[in-house]
Amino acid sequence: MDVLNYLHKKIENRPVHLTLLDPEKQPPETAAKIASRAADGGTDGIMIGGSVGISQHTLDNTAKEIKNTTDLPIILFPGDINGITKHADAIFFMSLLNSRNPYYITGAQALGAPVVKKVGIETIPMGYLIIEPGGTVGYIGDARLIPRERPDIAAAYALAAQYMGMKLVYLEAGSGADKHVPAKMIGTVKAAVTIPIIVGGGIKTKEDTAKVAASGADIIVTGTIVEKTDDIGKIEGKIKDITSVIKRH
Ligand code: 1GP
Repeated sequence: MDVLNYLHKKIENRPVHLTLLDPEKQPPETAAKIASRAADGGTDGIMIGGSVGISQHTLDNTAKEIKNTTDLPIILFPGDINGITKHADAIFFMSLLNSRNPYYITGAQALGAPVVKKVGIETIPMGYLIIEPGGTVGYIGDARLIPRERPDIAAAYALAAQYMGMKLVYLEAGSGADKHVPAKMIGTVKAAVTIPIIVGGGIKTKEDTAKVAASGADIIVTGTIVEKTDDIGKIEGKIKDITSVIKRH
């Protein structure tokens, strides 16, 4: 499966929705059930990743179980070099452009590249930008958080990502953020670049989703809404709520 092409094709018609699962937050069998319910709710793909305590064994099993239950593309969203498994279809080969620590800009990438080559999965070059409040990933990634009221700075970084050849740019507010990336910032970035924009972090409701889609997001990521449920039966409805309002404006 050519995952980037799959995303591009979908984006031509409407923004895409991806469901993010942290392999350490539930057993692999549960992750597979969540992915399958999310697929029923209309999500377009599954991202697997997390910032803290990823074990290779759990990651392998999580990707394998998900692959057995759904045909949706599985894309790795690594927080470090331990975020790689052969059981995924692709990896967001990402650089945390606004980190203070070169490890997160090019260091982990160099250490991980031979492993990615060995497992032979598709690589999707992606610029990753962390916006206030930034959450755990902002702390771990030592990000110089982009202020919410400075869309021009986000746009400058996004344009740099495009000029460096990255195929996507991700605006991240941090998993579980109390507020998603501001609409004005998404719009400013959209006007500045031609590569697709991914937006994630703190998108919890239909209203949040509609706003983010209307502002110009091409790919919308939600994670916490499927984690914070004690009843897997509710996941399809939660994702349907989100995907039903994703349209171009
Ligand atoms: C985090 O952008 C993703 O990396 C998803 O965020 O968990 O807040 O949905 P949420």
